[in-house]
Amino acid sequence: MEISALTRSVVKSNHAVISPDGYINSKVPGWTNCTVNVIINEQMGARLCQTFITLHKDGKLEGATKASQIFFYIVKGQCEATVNGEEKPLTQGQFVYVPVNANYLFKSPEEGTQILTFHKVYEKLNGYEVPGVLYGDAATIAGPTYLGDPALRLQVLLPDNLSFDMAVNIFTYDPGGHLPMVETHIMEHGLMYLQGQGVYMLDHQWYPVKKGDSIWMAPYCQQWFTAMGKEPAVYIYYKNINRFPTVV
Ligand code: UGY
Ligand code: MN
Repeated sequence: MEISALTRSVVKSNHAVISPDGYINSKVPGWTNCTVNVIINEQMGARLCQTFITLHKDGKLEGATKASQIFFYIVKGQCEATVNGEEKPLTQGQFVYVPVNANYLFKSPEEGTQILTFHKVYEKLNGYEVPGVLYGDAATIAGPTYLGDPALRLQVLLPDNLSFDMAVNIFTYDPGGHLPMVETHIMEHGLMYLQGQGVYMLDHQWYPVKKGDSIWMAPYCQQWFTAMGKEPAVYIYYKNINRFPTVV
């Protein structure tokens, strides 16, 4: 028997690695016949929320956004989504961005459908429209090489304009591919591994990570990753953007 006092998860003041072995489910009003894990949240000092939902048959996610926008991504399976009356079937790799002050309903899932969400309080910018509902499919989004390295590919899922204050990207690393530098930046990240494995350096500590793991990186948490193994490592990640500098 495995000793149950071991885990790869850590929670520190400026980063966390959360592996599924420590999940304890939460109830979210309006989200029924599903298991919900709140992986990243302001309780840990973050300014985003990241949840992971597994829907059972007849599962439903029903709600209305207020101050926070929500990005929903189908990790596995399929369901029907309706956002502000706009209905679409969603399957693995597809997503919908739900802006503030909108209604949403996800229903008729295949048993075991997995959905990842990123939530952020929306900061409006004077002179720019609040974004509308946006459906998309990662399979149709180009993945150009990152900073000229063919071992790294970056897909940008949301439009690159100043109406948006968050980005969601998918980063693919071939085995042996690695970030070209240790990143040190004001933007915060939440991420989840969709495939593969590797080693993440967070604030000069080293963590083995793999499919299903999530990471939170606070602003200025130093970060570097290298992919290992026989298949590419892929993670989807959140980043707050377009609302700097500060008033100082
Ligand atoms: O967009 C980013 O900051 C990205 N390169 N960071 C990361 O993957 N840790
Ligand atoms: Mn980064």
